[in-house]
Parts: sequence; structure tokens; C-alpha cells
Amino acid sequence: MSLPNDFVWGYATASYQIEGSNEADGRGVSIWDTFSHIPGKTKDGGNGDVATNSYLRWEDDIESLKTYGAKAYRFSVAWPRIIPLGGRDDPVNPKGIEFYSKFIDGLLSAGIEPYVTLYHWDLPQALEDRYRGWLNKDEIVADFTNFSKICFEAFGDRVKNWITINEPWCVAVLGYGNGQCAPGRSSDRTKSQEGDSSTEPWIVGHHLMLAHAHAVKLYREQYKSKQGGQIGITLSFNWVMPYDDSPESQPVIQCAYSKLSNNWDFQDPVFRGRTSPLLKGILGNRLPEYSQEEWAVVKGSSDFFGLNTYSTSLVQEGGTDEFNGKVTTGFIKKDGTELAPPSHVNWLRTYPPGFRALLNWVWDNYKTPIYITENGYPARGENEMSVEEVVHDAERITYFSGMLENLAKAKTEDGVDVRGYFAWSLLDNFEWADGYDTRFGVTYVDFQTQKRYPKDSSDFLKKVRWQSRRS
Ligand code: GBH
Repeated sequence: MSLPNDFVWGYATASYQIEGSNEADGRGVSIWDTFSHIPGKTKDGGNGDVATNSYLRWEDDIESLKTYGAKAYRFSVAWPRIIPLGGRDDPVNPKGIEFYSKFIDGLLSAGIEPYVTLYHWDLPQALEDRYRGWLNKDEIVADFTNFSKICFEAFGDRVKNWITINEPWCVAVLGYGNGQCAPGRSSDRTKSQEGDSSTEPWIVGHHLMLAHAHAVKLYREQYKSKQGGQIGITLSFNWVMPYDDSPESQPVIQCAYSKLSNNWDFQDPVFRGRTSPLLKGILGNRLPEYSQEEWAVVKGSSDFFGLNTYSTSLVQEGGTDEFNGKVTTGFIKKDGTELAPPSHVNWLRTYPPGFRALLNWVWDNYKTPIYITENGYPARGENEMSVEEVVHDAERITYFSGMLENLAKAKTEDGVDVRGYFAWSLLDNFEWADGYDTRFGVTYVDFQTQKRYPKDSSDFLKKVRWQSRRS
């Protein structure tokens, strides 16, 4: 396989999943601190109090990136470190700025290009308490824009790649629909005392779009020309295929394509300046309308298409879950055979041709340069293995090898403009509602000692990177 020399190779992480040190240097509380400390919200009772302790061990992380030959690193800034209480009239924390500033300098002196996510789910708790966070349009849009401005000012001389919001679908649907992520609101009263799953996810989705778009507008108007960077959003998609070949199954696939399991409320507004007709059909007047002024800000508000993708599912007609487009998704074909063997989690299986198909679909529909901002694999049972066993992660290598082969084909044979690839993740970390039960890292972390051990997949990716360079 061959890829141009300027193809961006990197690893990705997120602040709450790795940093720990939650009270250090004046950091405020985030909604994930609160949520993960409620008994029963994470699988193993885990939380981000320590995680991989990257707030203290950031130099080790840079060392790993160097060893692995990474050219780029995608990480996120914890809003409560920068503005502990979150709001535009609240004090900025110089220690928070200092931390990311020295980290960015460390990356650059190691020859690693920073890709910075502004929001990877750790909202300051004070904003949740003050005005219900993402539910309050005027406040959250102004506060997110202000937080973004502080980051552009403090880091934009060195950071040339910005991602506003990671996976708005997850924030909206998991946070306000099924209550699986912070702040955990839902109509299900066994999960949450407050919340309305039929309306809140769509309201929050609308506000996420506006916050994203206003941060982009600000960057373009005030920083882009002098700092010379790019800014965009990251959406999560999994490819879908009909579960059989019959002609009757084909209409359902059209429906599934239009939503591509996760992102129907987001890609059409940003890249087409409209709400998805399919979604409008299902939700009717529960789908918030954008005013003309709002469309003017939202339409075209991304310089690139940040794409997180992990899996392919089979879809079939029927189903009541509107978050899932009222279709049924799974991995068993009509003839009873499986699409691929299971991984450690029930939503992800290795099906590399789906990755190529997805890349083509995104490119054909949105004609915007693509960065794969996350792609990775949780090998089965890594938590139960000895260090000696766990570092030989053949299953993960199979995954990466198939994915990268298909990425190369999409780029060189199909002409898809994909410019970078960030593997998830640099190291095992706090996997949200799964706690520490699920490991996505190319580095094994012993959470008792915090020692790091490179897995074979880190070496595999390094070799692919060097061998793929066109001479
Ligand atoms: C990404 O989300 C996140 O950006 C990242 O922080 C995370 O660590 C990584 O994936 C690995 O999970 O409701 O049954 O589908 C990927 C999208 C959406 C996948 C929520 C897991 C929960 C299970 N995620 N989904 S289910």
C-alpha cells in the first residue's frame, strides 16, 4: 500500500479518559466526575480520578508517541481546567493554560503535530448546575464560544488543527436519551429523576450545532488568517449493510444510509445546510427548527470531515428505537452466519470492506476532505490477561491491517480525499460507561502501577507508516 508523504499518521485520546489529577492546579469539576461517581453508572465502578494519570505523566505519553513514530496527536482540552466554573464571566485558570501550553511545546519539539479537540464530553459541572448545560441555548453557545476563544488565543500560535466537538450524537443521545453518558438524563426514571428522551436529545443536538458553528465563525473571522489553521467537527459513523440480499431489504438500507447509524442530525446541517428529511419525517415538530440566522452560521461550518468509525452492522427492517432510525442492527446474517467474530464489546466487529465503503459514501455525499479522527479495536479479554500475553495483540493487528488496506484503496484507487488517520487509542484508558473493563490501547497500562507496555500493534502501525511512504 502506498500513501503520500504528507499523510497524517497519529494517535487519539481525550482528556477525561486519560488525565486523572482531577483536583490538581485548580481544575473544576466536570459532569463526568459527577456521573462516574454515581454508583452503577459505570460497569466496574471506575471513574476518571486517576485514569492513566497523563496530567502527571504527559512526558511518558510524548515518549510513547515518539517511539511509535507518530507524526500527529489528537487530544482534548479539559474545559474545567481552563475555566473551572466554565462561564464567560468566570475566571480563567492560568495553571490550566500552562499545562496544555507546555504539553503542546513538548509535542512540537518531538516533531508531533497537535490536533486539539475542544469538547470531548467533560462539561464544567458548574454550568450544568447553573443553567442545565447543553439544554440552555443562549448560555451554552456563548460560554462554549468564549472557552474556544481562550484556547485560540492561548494555543493558536502553535495549534493549527482544531476540532470543536467530538461526536455530538453521543453527547445528545447517550447523555439525554438513554442516559448512558453524563449528564445521564433520560425518560427512564430508573436512570434519572429528570429528563425527556423524546425531546431533549434533539434540543441538545441543535445547541451543539450552534456552539460548534459559533466557535468556527469566531476562528474564521478573528484567528484563521493570522494563525493559518483549520477547524472542523468530528462525527461518528458505522457502516451499514442489508442483512440479506433480497430486493425487499434494499429500501431499509436506504433509510439506514441516510442516518448511518449515528449522525443524521449533524452532517446534513453542517455540510448541506438543511435538516435531514428522514429525521424530520420521524420526529415531526420535535425536531427544532433553525432560524435563517442560525443556518447562516451552521451551513458550511467545517473545513474538514472528522470521522470516527469503528464497525459495520447489518440492518433489517423493524425496530422501535428512534435513536437507531427504527431499524434493527446486528451482526448475524439472514442465513445465520456471522459478519465477523465478536470483539470485547457488543457494538464492534472487524469488517474492513465496510470502512472502504463508508469512506466512499462520505466523500461522494459531502465532498469534504476527511480525517479519520478515531479508529480502533478492543481485543477480547485483555483485562484478564498477564502482561506477557496481552502485549501480543494479534486480534488488534488484524483489525488495523484490514482497515488500513481499505483506507489505502479508498484513497489511491477510489480517489477519496482522506488526509489522516488517528488510531484510538495511544493507551488503554477510562472507557466511559465501560470503566476500565474495555481496553482500546496500543499500549497496555497496568492501572495498579501505571506502568506502560507497548503492544505489538504499536509496532505494526509504525511499520505500516514507514512502508507506506511513497519514495
Ligand atoms: C468513541 O465513541 C469516543 O469518541 C471515544 O471517547 C471512545 O473511547 C471510543 O469511541 C471507543 O468507544 O450504545 O450499544 O452502541 C464511539 C461511539 C458510541 C461507541 C456509544 C459505543 C456505546 C455502545 N460510541 N457506543 S451502544
